Amino acid sequence: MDTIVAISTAIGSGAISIIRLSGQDAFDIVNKSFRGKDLSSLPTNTIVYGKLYDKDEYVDEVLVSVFKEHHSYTSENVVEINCHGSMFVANKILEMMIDNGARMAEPGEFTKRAFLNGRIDLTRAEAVMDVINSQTEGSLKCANVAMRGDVYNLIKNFREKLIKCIAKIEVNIDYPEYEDEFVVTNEYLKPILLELKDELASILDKSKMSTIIKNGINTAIIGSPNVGKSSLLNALLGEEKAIVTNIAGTTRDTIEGKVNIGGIILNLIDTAGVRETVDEVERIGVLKTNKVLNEAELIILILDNNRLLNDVDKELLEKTKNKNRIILMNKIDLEKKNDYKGDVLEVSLLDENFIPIIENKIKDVCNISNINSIDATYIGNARQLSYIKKALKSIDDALSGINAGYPVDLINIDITNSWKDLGELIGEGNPEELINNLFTNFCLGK
Ligand SMILES: Nc1nc2c(ncn2[C@@H]2O[C@H](COP(=O)(O)OP(=O)(O)OP(=O)(O)O)[C@@H](O)[C@H]2O)c(=O)[nH]1
Ligand SMILES: [Mg+2]
Repeated sequence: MDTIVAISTAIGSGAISIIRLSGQDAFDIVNKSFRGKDLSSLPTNTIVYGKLYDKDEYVDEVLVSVFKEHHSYTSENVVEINCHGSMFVANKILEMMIDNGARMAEPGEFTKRAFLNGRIDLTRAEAVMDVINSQTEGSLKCANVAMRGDVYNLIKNFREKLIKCIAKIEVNIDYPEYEDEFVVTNEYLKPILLELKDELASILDKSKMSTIIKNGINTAIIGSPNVGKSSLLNALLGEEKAIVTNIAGTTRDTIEGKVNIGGIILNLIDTAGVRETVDEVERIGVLKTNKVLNEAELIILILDNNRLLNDVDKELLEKTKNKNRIILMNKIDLEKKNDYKGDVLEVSLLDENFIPIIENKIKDVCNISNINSIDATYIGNARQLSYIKKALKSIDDALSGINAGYPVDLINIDITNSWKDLGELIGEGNPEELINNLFTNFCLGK
């Protein structure tokens, strides 16, 4: 494979920048510009000091790390050039390496090579991306557990159980003349498959938590105009992100912000107050509110303590009654005029003492218990989950077949499908399109 190069550190100035190369010719390519020891002669996992020259022009003094095949991130020869942290210097070195024969890496190509060279499976490759993107302790923990290979092992063990069934059945099919061979029957398979089904179902169930840990909870703040939606957004964020005025209809478009509550990210969306409206701009805002409402995983509906429920309040209460919601009765510093009898949390958003109380309510409603005490071996992403679901469906099909009295070799087709689905989850089978798609979501240089 050709040798790839990329700047692996973030764009911008810092103390150092790292330019990383991977491939057969990595040492020779850097050697052409490096004055110091011959990199190919060094033992693996070594750092050396030297100077980089662009032909005869001095460029920078650098520390160069050398990793040889099988001892590197990609399993190929890898060189990492630590230069001074100016983007100009880093770009210059990048160009020199391309002149010397390297090719610019695509996003995620280093990790893709680690995967293609068999050093990591797909779940671990995805975990690398998750570590980079993690925003909370919990999401980092899940990503690290996956990177350690726990998700891979979970799936691998599961597949081993399936393959044992498949092997026994195939022996029966392929060698019917061996009469003393154990004959697999539907009665024999049923309890095994039921157990596997339970296991997969429990993995799916646990993964709901991981999606929350990783992606956070999409939370919509809704209510009539002027009830204090933007005040709540600002208070939770701890900054004046949305404009707050006493003019109804202040927020015209949705405003978003993220806040970490008890280790879980809330993706907050402040919406335009809902009212029957003639103003075109506001009407679009209100339409958006309806969309946000449908997609939200948590709804914070705000009512105004200082006035009676209006039609919009009633409509919103009705629309959200089966959703995960919190109702805030805001402005309790003003005279009580609202006679709504349902379950509400009474607050005044002008008083910051209410914020921790609201946060605790959110933790309660969303079951954000102690994140650290949970088992972090979760299936972390939509792609992986889709294969778990497929595998579960195949096991279900196998069980229906058993109940309908189908012959064992037909049941075997479903069991084999389940085994194949889980293989794709960890990247065995390796369909090229999927792999290419997946790695382009990575950042450059990783
Ligand atoms: N007295 C009192 N006023 C409040 C309270 N919370 C918010 N307000 C005021 O109510 C007004 C409206 O607040 P916003 O946060 O802009 O309300 P909103 O729901 O975002 O309004 P729109 O964006 O217009 O739909 C502002 O003048 C706030 O200062 C409260 O608890 N008590
Ligand atoms: Mg507002």
